[in-house]
Amino acid sequence: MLKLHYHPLSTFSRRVRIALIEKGISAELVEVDMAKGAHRAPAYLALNPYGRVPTLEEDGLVLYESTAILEYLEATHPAPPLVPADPRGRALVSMHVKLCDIQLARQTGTIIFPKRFLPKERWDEAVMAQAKKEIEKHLGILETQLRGKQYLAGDRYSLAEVCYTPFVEFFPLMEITPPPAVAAWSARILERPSARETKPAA
Ligand SMILES: N[C@@H](CCC(=O)N[C@@H](CS)C(=O)NCC(=O)O)C(=O)O
Repeated sequence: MLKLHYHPLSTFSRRVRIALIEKGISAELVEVDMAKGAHRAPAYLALNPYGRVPTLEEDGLVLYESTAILEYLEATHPAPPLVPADPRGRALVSMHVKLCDIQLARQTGTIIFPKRFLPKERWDEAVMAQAKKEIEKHLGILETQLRGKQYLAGDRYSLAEVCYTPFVEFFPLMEITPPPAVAAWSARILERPSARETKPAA
């Protein structure tokens, strides 16, 4: 049985929880009490030496890095597919997954971590403003790619959307107004039952 170590407020954990739901995979969900530092306790570090969530376990296999976990789930549970069968579609999904991490996830973390978890006097507003600029530039590029399309790669919901969902959730908190095609796409992916079911409380 798959075991997922996660936290309900974790964006990267949410990607995996969404994929589990989309694919109808049952897994034991183990909440890591990060508020109490359980992710830095020796028992957890023995599993994931980086002390981060998510971590997936199955029959002696231990995987961290959400995108690697998503690839594993796709390979072991191919139906319903979250990656197209053709090489071009696969490459496009892979490109968008990577760009999500490089151009959006990191910058989003820079803004939402302080906003969610730190008092205002500890915010580095200059760094947060720079991150917001970078996000807006990326969304301008996404806009050109999404115009006239429902999804990023091909005509189907894919791992690209799974990866983006936890981050587009925070446009309002980041005070970002996405351009129209990105806004419509964000609303579309946030409406899915898998997104609703995993929506963080804060
Ligand atoms: N690149 C990793 C990022 C995982 C990550 O940063 N998780 C956050 C929670 S969303 C975490 O565990 N942070 C705790 C820490 O860095 O101490 C992935 O894709 O899984």
